[in-house]
Amino acid sequence: MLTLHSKVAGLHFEPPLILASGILGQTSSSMFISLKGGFGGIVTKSTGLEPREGHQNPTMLELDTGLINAMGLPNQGVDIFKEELKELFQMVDDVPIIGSIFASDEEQFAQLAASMEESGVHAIELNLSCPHAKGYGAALGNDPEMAGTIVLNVSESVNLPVLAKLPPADNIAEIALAVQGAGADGIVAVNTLKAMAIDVETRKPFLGNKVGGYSGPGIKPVGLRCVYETYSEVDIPIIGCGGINTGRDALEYVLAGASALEIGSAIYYRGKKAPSKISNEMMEIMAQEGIDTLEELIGVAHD
Ligand code: RRO
Repeated sequence: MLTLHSKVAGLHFEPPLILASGILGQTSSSMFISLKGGFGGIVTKSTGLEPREGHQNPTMLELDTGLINAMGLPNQGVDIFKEELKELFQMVDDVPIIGSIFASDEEQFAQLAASMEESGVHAIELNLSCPHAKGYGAALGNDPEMAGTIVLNVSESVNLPVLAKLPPADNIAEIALAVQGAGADGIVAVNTLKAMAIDVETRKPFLGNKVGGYSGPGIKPVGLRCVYETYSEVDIPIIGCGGINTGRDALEYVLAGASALEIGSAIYYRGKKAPSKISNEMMEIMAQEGIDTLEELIGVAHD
């Protein structure tokens, strides 16, 4: 019988479609609503140690082939965010909730991860990949040595699976190998691509921060390349992310080597039931192809 589930870093996802960080992951009610739409897991909005306002408006723009954002890591700080998580855990107890964190060095990352662990999250996702926040995200994750140092420090400070969310770098496989060596339990590939838009009438960059992160259908080929190259090098599981809008997109990522998928912009394009729609489309294609489990397809494009 056809079933749509997957195990990643000891966590069971059914379906293996996970709300990507940054989309509806900031409050208990928005996370609860996302689960009702059919997600099998959630990654929270990235949280830091202290509250942070984020970048100036405009922070988001729709393009022909995707979205560009420069939110700038706005968040309430981990102490207040833990209250949101407490409320969420009163409403759900059977779905993996992954806490995303960002910090500027390995010590802060370790401190933050330990604080997040107290909230009851089931795993930690390290934001090593936000493309437009000076001193954070990709500024750290593009360097294999720094990425490894952060993973090592976090792994030693928590008893939870640690997932490293990587930037869509040319050398992503090298970064992935470094974080695997440092003890990462899984890789999330990829975050948004550093990009910009210019308004012709005002003759100025559109976003308040000038540069932002490009997501949505246009980045799928880049995300796929990153998963494919990473799968060739590492043994730990990979969660694919980037422009997954349909069940066919999701299966492409699985064939490239992903064991589960994170979904963000599809909520914008297909509504809050996007994960249910994508699951159904995946199962329809799998049924046509005579495939019973996702496992049969993981990495098959490499054979
Ligand atoms: O908050 C953001 O602007 C943001 C983050 Br933390 C990230 O990881 N990726 C992104 O595109 N935007």
